[in-house]
Amino acid sequence: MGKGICISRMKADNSHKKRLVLASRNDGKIREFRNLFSSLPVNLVSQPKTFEVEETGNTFAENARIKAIAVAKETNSLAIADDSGLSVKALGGAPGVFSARYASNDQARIARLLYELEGINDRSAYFTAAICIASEVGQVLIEVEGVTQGSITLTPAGNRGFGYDPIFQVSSLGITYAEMSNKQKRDFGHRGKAFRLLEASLDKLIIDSTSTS
Ligand code: ITT
Repeated sequence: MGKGICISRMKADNSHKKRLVLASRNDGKIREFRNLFSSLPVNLVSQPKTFEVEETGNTFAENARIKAIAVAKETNSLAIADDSGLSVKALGGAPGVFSARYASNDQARIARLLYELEGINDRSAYFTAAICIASEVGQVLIEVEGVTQGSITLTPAGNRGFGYDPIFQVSSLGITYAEMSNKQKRDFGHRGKAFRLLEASLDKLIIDSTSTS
């Protein structure tokens, strides 16, 4: 089949799909969302690269809401945001909502966390993903939260994924996120769990919006 035909078909397909702007500038998250949405009738598009939202909330849910509303209003589109992070029991829940601000890059964040936990036996931790979908005018439509229990390893293991993946070992599987296949992270990960909670509401939202448009 000629290239031109393929591209025009892809365009036609996207025109039937609901446009959803992904309010994230984290490439790792963006890859996971593309994978999660791959079978849905949704045209997932990136937010404007230069648009920055200050995360002033005290909880994952508040920050997800702040990001989804800001990007929805900025783009006049349905928008989805994810605020996520790692809460470590021995550190009183830190880094928590400050997971992104814990250090300047993934490697430094991992190094700091391993340093803070040196000599500590109880390394239990959990990952949270709060996901929010906001309407074109910034009304909150769907909010969900997924949690995965695990522990912080002594040293990094695995080379897949992003962020804290190499040091977060999932209790039920005994391997780190960075050692998992995409499917395993989707099935056992905090983001996949949150996504499954919103799927039914999202289906309804898409059906309602296409029947009224
Ligand atoms: P956006 O707000 O633009 O989406 P961000 O990186 O600032 O990107 P958050 O505020 O939600 O995202 O911060 C979450 C932090 O936790 C960040 O450092 C991520 O890399 C990390 N993180 C989130 N989900 C993760 C996952 O599935 N695996 C490993 N690290 C993750």
